[in-house]
Amino acid sequence: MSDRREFFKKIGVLGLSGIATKLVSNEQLNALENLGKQSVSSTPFILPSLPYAYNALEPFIDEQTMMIHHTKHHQAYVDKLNKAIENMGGEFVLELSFKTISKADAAIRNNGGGHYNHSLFWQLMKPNPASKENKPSGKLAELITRDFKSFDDFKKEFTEKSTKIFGSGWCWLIEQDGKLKITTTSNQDNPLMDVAAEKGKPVLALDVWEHAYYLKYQNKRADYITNWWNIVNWDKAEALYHSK
Ligand code: MN3
Repeated sequence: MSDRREFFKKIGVLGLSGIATKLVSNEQLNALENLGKQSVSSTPFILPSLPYAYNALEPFIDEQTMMIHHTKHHQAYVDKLNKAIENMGGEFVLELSFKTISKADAAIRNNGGGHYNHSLFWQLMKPNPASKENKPSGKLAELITRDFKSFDDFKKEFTEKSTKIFGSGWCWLIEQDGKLKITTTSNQDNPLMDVAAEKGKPVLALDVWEHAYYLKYQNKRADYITNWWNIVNWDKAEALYHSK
């Protein structure tokens, strides 16, 4: 097996470790499995399709924002990640893991985080055209009440923390040592990274970069967040909570 092939295999298996490996499509997993058989110019990461149409999150997130966010922004993270990987040598493979991301190139940190975070974000939303009340149920609802007193208290804290992020970043619900916590990260960092102030398993993620809301909401980030609660995919959040 060539070093190059081994390198790409390791990126696929270890690179964006943990949940990321479960997020990729079968097609992408096959692509990763088959990398060794492809030419060395093949790159491992591809843009995952959205689990709904671009207009499906209306009226809360508009079609144009979703289309640009997915096909331009997320695509750019994928392209730049592949480029950064291509520009590196195989000896840096271990440093591609989020657990040691502080040692990696800024291009790997920003674009690897960008690809991972957006892959998660798309799945954590679902259409709610009739604007039905949208709440967690089951175990996650129980734990939110245990750790934040009530769902409303949880929402309030999450909304406040995401509104206050200075500049671009993400707000997260994470599981940390059996407890749920709300934390924020700058740029495309995430709580799986060694650089994160609070580390844990992502359960819920909200993108508060301006590109996520500016066309519809302009500078009104708080309105975007208020509306986003309508389209949170709580089943997916629950599944993430129970995932290894
Ligand atoms: Mn984004």
